[in-house]
Amino acid sequence: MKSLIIGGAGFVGPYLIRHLRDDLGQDVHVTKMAHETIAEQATIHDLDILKKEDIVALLKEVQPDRIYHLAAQSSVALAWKKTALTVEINIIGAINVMDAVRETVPNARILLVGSCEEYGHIKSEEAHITEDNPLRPGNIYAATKACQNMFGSIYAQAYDLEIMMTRSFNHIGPNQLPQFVVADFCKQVAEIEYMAEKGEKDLPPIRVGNLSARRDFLDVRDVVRAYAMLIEKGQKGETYNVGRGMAYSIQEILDRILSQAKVPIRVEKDPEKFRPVDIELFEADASKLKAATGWAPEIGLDQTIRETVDYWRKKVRTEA
Ligand code: A2R
Repeated sequence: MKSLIIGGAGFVGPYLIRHLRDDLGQDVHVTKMAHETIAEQATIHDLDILKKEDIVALLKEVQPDRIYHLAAQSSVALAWKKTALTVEINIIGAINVMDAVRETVPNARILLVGSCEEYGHIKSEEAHITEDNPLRPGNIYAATKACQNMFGSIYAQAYDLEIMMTRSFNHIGPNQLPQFVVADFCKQVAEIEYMAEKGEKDLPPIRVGNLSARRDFLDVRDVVRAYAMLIEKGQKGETYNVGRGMAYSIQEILDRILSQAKVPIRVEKDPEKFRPVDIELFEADASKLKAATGWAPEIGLDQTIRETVDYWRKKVRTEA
């Protein structure tokens, strides 16, 4: 089985490479942008998805059976500032991938990775969100992913392509950028611990944003297992929530992280960390994914938090 991961140099890519290669024994090809690096063992190609002819050439050369489309401008904050670029990468880029597949490897199975952000403004009676919930995107990134999803479903029907789509809820783990809340808190804890170890008396507080927001957090390793199962067993043109099915408040996440800290840490609210449009609750109904694939999460929240804090402890030391 030959798999191609498009956009594999980000957070999720290396986990997906390892799962496909080591757990499933697949021949893994992966693309990255020219300026990026990938430390994993795999066949690595440079690709910009805005250049459709380059995608065509790559697919002709690689002839993949499975294609995971991860490439995106995935920052909600940057999408407000670089709206046209985000639309280009997340919508035109995905269309380029699907058109290139149509022309070259029409029998390949494709997974388009989307986001729970597509659901946007959730009403209280919609708390446990199913895939047929109305989409009310609340930011630019969300709107582009909702659009990708619509094009994916149209292409699957109109051109008889084996396209499956996800709406992935928050995924966490070591190596995530500190723009995301769990990585941010774990990094701050590691930095404060390190200052205490160095003998600093006046330790800073951990700075936090909105603690009441509730999110469905899943370990990135559970996420990539779901992707690999969905690409095999998902139904063409269908969308699947990928989430734990249980939301935790950011306050609870913070408490769990602080309970692992080696020194007492004060908490301080930071207005800079409050997002302009914040949605209170995101919780996946993952029953469609579970019914289609038999997938279930295997890694508990505390394990992910422990490993993420440990990752930052090492990183803070190496970079000091
Ligand atoms: O923006 P960069 O330089 O970090 O590169 C990102 C890459 N990418 C592209 N690849 C090919 N052609 C482009 N025009 C292009 N623009 C950006 O896609 C990055 O290496 C990768 C996406 O990785 P992350 O942003 O780290 O996303 P993550 O967390 O791995 O999530 C994977 C998927 C994305 O579609 C998210 O929107 C979704 O899951 O949640």
